[in-house]
Amino acid sequence: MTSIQSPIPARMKGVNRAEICDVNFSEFVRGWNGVAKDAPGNDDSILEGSALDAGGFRELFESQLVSRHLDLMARVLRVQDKVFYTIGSSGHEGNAMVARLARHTDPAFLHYRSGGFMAERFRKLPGMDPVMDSALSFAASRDDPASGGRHKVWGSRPLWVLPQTSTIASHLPKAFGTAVAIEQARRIGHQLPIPDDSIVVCSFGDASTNHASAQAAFNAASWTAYQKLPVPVLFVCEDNGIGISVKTPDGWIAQNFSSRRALDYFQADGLDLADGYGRVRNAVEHCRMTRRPTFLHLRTTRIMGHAGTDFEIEWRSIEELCAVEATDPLLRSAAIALESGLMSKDEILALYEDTRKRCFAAAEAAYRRPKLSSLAEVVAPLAPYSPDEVRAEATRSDFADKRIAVFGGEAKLPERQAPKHLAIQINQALHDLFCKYPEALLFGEDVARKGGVYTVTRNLYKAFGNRRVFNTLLDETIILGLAQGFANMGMLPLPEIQYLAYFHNACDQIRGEAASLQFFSNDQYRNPMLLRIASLGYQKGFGGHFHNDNSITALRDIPGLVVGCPSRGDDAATMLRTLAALAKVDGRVCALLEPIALYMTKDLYEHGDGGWLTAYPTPEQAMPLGEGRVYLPEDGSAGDDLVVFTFGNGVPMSLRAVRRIGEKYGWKARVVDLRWLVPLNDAYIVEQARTAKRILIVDEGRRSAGVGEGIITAITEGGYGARPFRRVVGADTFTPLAGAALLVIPSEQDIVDAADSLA
Ligand SMILES: Cc1ncc(C[n+]2csc(CCOP(=O)(O)OP(=O)(O)O)c2C)c(N)n1
Ligand SMILES: [Mg+2]
Repeated sequence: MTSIQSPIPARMKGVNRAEICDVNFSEFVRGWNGVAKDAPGNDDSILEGSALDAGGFRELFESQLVSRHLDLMARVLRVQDKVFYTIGSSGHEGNAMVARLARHTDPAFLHYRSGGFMAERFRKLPGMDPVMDSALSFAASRDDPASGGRHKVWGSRPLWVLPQTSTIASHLPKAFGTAVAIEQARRIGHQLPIPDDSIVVCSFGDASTNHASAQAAFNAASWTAYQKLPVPVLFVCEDNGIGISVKTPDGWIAQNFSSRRALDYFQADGLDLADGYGRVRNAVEHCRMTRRPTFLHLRTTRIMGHAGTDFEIEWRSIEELCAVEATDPLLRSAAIALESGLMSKDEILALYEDTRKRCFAAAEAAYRRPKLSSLAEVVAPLAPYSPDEVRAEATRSDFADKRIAVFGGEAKLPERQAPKHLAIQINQALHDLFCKYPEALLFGEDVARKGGVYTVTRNLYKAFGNRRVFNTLLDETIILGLAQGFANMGMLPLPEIQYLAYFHNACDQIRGEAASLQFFSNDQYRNPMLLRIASLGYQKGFGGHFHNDNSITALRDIPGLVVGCPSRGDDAATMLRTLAALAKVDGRVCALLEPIALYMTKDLYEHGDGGWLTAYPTPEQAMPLGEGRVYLPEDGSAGDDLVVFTFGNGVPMSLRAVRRIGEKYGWKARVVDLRWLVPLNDAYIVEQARTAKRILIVDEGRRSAGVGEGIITAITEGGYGARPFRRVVGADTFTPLAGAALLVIPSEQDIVDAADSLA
């Protein structure tokens, strides 16, 4: 590209670089003294050798200007409290080329510097206004079509731009997942909501490529392509050479990405539309045609600082700043317009000022539009719940023939068999879900042929094939990214995480990403899923922290998440049906914590009593969200002398303990299995506490911020905090190996001892 000398007069070497970049543009145009060619026709190449025609250039240039003036407007109106976000796109406007060359139905997961991309994508559908839509988002108006005023995000339902959080690189795993999903749909006969040959566009900055989540996605895409499986994802690295204030080493991106054999590398100058366009087109077409993961290294620059609050003049030399500002892609676009003879100086300046007016007018209008004004409004899209529809869906059983075939005949249906333990019933319930939902997919580590570490998924692979039940690579971030991808494409993902500790390893994909999508898209996008996690302690002979992790806290405060924890097989089956229905009906992100130590448990009181085996519930049965199970005393009395609140492993343990407590003190006790841990059903807890003379809380999780704290809070806020109570809870520690593991979690004796202290 031709280098452009920065025309900054000495008087302008002040603090406000936005003003300087603004003035630079006009002065550059006025001062241009090149030779103009004869104006090209609309379909003629904009400059000799360029793949871009004049009509295309004009639109791209306009999109760049819209993006720039939205940035300039934000800087001005931010200080008047009319706009609430100033991270801009200045220097990155060339990403409009990617938008022009992709389709509006190619799902896009975008970098926050995507003003140019968005302005250009808006052209793809008639009657849409990028300026007003963006202004509403800048102003955090309730009418913002992207997020309903919840964030300044780039997002659009009709344009297939899924809004992203500002957590660097966190969107790459789900972009990869969505690309896999586009291909998987055909293999399982699922109708995609977009054309079959769609690609996924995923953009990010140069510094972001170093993030573990980004590396996970590049690796997973390469791992997949290496096996000759399609992954039509276009990774667009917008390389401005810096991340806030940290420079990316010269040449690092090219060196790191240009020679990976299963990731196809393209380079393009995003500062120069005439030069960059053909190369961007090559990358987009390559990705679409070959269905291979493609890495487009797009040269950009960053002018006006990282955000409005970043006064670069305080930490960079003026010479360096001027040099960066001289690479402003809008100067280059203006030069192209002049050189090609397409626009005169006056036309460019008029377009520049008109666009400024348009952006300011839209911003002022957006400022007067309503804001979110109540908590109820803010959280409305967070956790939609339609109990009647969920119940109807959970108990829908119109797949009788399929299940008879899958289970091998009517006589072999699981409800006709003798009572079984937890692992088998989860397995049978999964078979039923797979019959019910042809779009259901189950994946994770070792889940296919092996059937999981605990055989919970055994034979699913045989029954439903490797397209619906498959092993992933060993990366929980990617497992959860895949889940989001399948969900984005309308499938029902059932990802499995092998152990709870390894959920913590990848938690942000649920905490920051999946669970936030309905909120930040104002419920326009949903990524329903049913996540299964082998969890909790008490395993015999298989010890150590990482296989016995009992921290539930990390799941408890994820807004919108639903978490169930069954203690027995029939509950697991009916809970799975409700979770799947919550996903299908309300788009919810759901998790089932499966207590590993109960998977194979058959007995309750004595060896061989079979007291923890249960009959398989027929498909018309489902467990309502929030409903617990009460175990009354054997004489059928209300059990008010002592009420034990618990879940998971605590249930059979408490049942054994209350027997001993009854023998000792004559107390009639009832045990309440809460079953649903998130959200806790406060009203239900209070109702159980109301008649209790004494209360015990048996919580196998950790003391701090665990479920037990939630139960106590519910009881106290419900007005029964004065009832004598004790909490039996895990210690705030990691779990040691061997027998010592049992020292850190509640035991039957601990429960009896706690009752002693209540006596
Ligand atoms: C996980 C995470 N860590 C840190 C940040 C704070 N942060 C925001 S942008 C940024 C730099 C990103 O640089 P780059 O990827 O090059 O994008 P650019 O802003 O230059 O376009 C950082 C550190 C973040 N948003 N997310
Ligand atoms: Mg950067």
